Amino acid sequence: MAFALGFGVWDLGFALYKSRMATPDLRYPIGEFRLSATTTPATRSDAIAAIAALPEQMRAAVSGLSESQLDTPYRPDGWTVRQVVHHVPDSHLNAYIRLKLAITENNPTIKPYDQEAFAQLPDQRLPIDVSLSLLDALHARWTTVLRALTPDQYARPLVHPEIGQITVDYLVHHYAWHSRHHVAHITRLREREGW
Ligand code: NI
Repeated sequence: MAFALGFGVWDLGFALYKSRMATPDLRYPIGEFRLSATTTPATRSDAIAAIAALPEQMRAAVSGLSESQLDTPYRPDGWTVRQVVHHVPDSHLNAYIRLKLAITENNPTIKPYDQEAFAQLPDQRLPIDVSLSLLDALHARWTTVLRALTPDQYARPLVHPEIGQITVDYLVHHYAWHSRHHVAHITRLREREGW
């Protein structure tokens, strides 16, 4: 009986897994962010490499898109490609300042922002080259600080009012995920549309 029940639960889990595979969640093309229980020098250097690669990867992801393609939502009811490109430096400017606060202050509380409201501001309709250039400059400075972090600095605490107590390690791994996440919104749209 216990065996039959166990098998039934496994079967249901597999059915859910299959249905999720059949209808991928377009919001999370690489899955949602989870900080691994064990972060290591290898996961940190992989994360910093992902952040360093983002400006070039974003440029490649949007290469050759027309104005009307840039103004296409990456999913129904989602941001347009242009809004995604402008959102990433909005987010990463905050990330850069959060990192600097965490390594220069004692357990600072950082400031969340309303990303949906930011995405409606007039600068979100600028040509994407403006944000691609901003990413080049920002990531050059950000990765300079990231690459010099010491093991002690990865453990430095900060408070995100919506998440709670986190560390620099969380920031580094989160923004690596965030870089890949938004590039995938655009590359998956291009795959689906055959662009
Ligand atoms: Ni984002």
